[in-house]
Amino acid sequence: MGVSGLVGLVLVAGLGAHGGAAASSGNVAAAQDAPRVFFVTPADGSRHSGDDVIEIEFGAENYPISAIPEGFDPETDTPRAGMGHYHLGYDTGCLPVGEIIPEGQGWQHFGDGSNTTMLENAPARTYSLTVQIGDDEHRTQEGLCTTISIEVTGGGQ
Ligand SMILES: [Cu+2]
Repeated sequence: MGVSGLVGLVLVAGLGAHGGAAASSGNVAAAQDAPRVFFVTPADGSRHSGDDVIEIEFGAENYPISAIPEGFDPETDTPRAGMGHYHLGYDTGCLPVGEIIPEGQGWQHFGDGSNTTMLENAPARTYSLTVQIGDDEHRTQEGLCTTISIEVTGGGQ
């Protein structure tokens, strides 16, 4: 009698703890934990004079940005999981997940872990700017790409 009473008490305590955890907003936490990458500046759809220096800054949430380790050799070394660096694509759009981001072809790598650059003397037209995260071997990652569009006007000439 004493033993079964004790088991019952433990079970109730266990259920109580589990119920408490479920009652907290698990879905909201999951959404907040989703990794994402974005432009801090410029704003999507913004207009700029061709005379201006256009500052570009990237940001990421729930995904660590890290410089490629010194001496990393994609032939022999394994890229670190769950971290990467920024890439800026001019008029490229997002590459499919799992592809290696090329050198050139409109892509600029930020393998030193930096998150800013500038656009100067840009000819007047509309630009599509893409920020996409790639790992140590520049391989694109799920859900980590954003494209915006900005317009550069003729400036003061
Ligand atoms: Cu890269």
